[in-house]
Amino acid sequence: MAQNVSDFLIDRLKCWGVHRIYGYPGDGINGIMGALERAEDDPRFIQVRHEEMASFMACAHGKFTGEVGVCLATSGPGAIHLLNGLYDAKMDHSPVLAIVGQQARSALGSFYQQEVDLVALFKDVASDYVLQLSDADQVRHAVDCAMRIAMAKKTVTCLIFPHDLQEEKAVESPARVHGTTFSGVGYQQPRIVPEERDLRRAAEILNEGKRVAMLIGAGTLQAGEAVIETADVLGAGVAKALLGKAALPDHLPFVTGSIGLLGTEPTWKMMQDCDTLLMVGSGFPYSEFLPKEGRARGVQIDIESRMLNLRYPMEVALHGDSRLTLEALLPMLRRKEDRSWRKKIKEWVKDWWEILEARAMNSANPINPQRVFWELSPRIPDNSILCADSGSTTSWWARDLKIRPGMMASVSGTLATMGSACPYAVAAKFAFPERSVIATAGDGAMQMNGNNVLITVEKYWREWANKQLLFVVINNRDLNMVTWEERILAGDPKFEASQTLPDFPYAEYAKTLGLGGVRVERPEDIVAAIEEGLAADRPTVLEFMCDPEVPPLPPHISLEQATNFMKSVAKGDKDRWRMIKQSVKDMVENVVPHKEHAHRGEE
Ligand SMILES: Cc1ncc(C[n+]2csc(CCOP(=O)(O)OP(=O)(O)O)c2C)c(N)n1
Ligand SMILES: [Mg+2]
Repeated sequence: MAQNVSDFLIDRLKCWGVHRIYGYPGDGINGIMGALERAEDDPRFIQVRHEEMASFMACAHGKFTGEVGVCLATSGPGAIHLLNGLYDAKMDHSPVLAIVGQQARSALGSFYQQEVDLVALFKDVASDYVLQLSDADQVRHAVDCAMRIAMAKKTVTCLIFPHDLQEEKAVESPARVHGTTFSGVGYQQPRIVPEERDLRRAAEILNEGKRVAMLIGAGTLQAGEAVIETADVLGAGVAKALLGKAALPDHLPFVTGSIGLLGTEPTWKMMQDCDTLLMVGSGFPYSEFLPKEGRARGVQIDIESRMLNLRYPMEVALHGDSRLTLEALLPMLRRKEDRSWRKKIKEWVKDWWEILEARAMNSANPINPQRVFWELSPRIPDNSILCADSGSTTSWWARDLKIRPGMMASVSGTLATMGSACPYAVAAKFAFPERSVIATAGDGAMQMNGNNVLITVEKYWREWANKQLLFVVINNRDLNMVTWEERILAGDPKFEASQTLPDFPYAEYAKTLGLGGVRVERPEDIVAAIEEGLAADRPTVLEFMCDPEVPPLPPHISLEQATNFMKSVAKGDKDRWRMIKQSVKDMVENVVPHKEHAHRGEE
């Protein structure tokens, strides 16, 4: 039976199905901590090293389970630390509730220690619902609103509890007087399907198209079958925005893979040559990778009305659930009898996989990071959950890892923040302890967050039924993605002071924590290390000493970019000669027959 406000808060969260809370203590939430202690592990409190990790974990919980992820932090500094993970959740539409403490109501407004205007601080990230409670009567409807809104809008909500309120007597049912409200628990997702007349207009455009390209995103993660059927009927190829990577497996011959700076060549060609674009459940931001305005007719499906008709002028923009809308559309579509467009796409895709293999097998100094991902891909256990970080590693993750049916995969897609892969991996393990989890991260991301997350892993790994948890670290002693952006986009040489990272023994460090660790310095040892990591009886860091001069080339390099690149070299980039050689090697793979290169690694 609930006793004080905090006990009631915890009880109410349980009514909403919350069984795990990621957080870090502080005297601003002592009342809530007391209630969690009394709740005897349901919900379970998971202790992190830094509040940002708690918000990343809550975000990943939301992404992988569809449930609301919950994080908890103290007033002032703890609350501030949550922000990055909360923005990650908001921008990728993951449902998250943040609960934070606040100074006592009696002290507010007195420039008190750790007194931060938390309503203002969270007003943007939790714009749909942020409330600083001032009365025990509010707790019931505050929790009900925060949970329902997070679920229904797939967004971030925030409750701020002054700490004197936390220990007040709970009010489970307010007095029946003017000025009180009586809320309830629960939310049921509606079916959102467009009007038939609009579906017919969309079908007409798609039926008239001769070369249809599909772009799918996170909104299609539950709509794989419907996407496959639609693409089949339309004779279309399908490109996947990063957050939609797990929506379709990569062995399908018409799946062109990723799009954008870390995209693939078949996607680029398909977007250039198509006459009709069908975009489903994707907010992919870079319009320059879509067809040129006017070159293709457009149809879009999205559940978020504000994402409609935003990146490309669509003739019909359908507001609806991806799966239901595609299913409603399918009977209106005519199967394209001319399959030549699809045949062409399949050829591009087949060629591209060969190019990727050849690029992966190119020698580098010492290890070509592409090869790490290429060798990892077929060895990833079935049903694994893949967590990527932000950096050049995201390009290899996007291009070289082949998703298989049953896998899940995510990354900080829209915020593109560094330091998310390792906390995501921990949340994946807690949510699905029977599944394997593979995090891939750069050395910068490890230094920023990953190394600390390993301490959390050491604290909890023994309780996970499946011990397979790999941290694949690409150690290139460089903030490589940005180094290449400086070179290619700005035409500047590498700025040593900002780009070069101090070395750190990631695998050794994992071992000192009691985890597994393997450091790989030669390409011929990559496979054995991956196998060792997968066979280990505990989570393992696989550290690959990689070459920072392997360019994460965009699928096409524009003349302007190539000119900038040459300028940066001319300006005296210290690594210029090796860099040029490596870029040329990768570019060559696009123009020569690949088979001759398949064994280049053994040269
Ligand atoms: C929190 C944050 N800070 C800075 C950036 C800008 N940024 C994007 S990628 C990157 C480099 C990442 O380096 P690393 O993790 O070593 O991966 P690499 O690119 O070397 O593979 C940086 C600094 C960012 N995205 N997020
Ligand atoms: Mg790096």
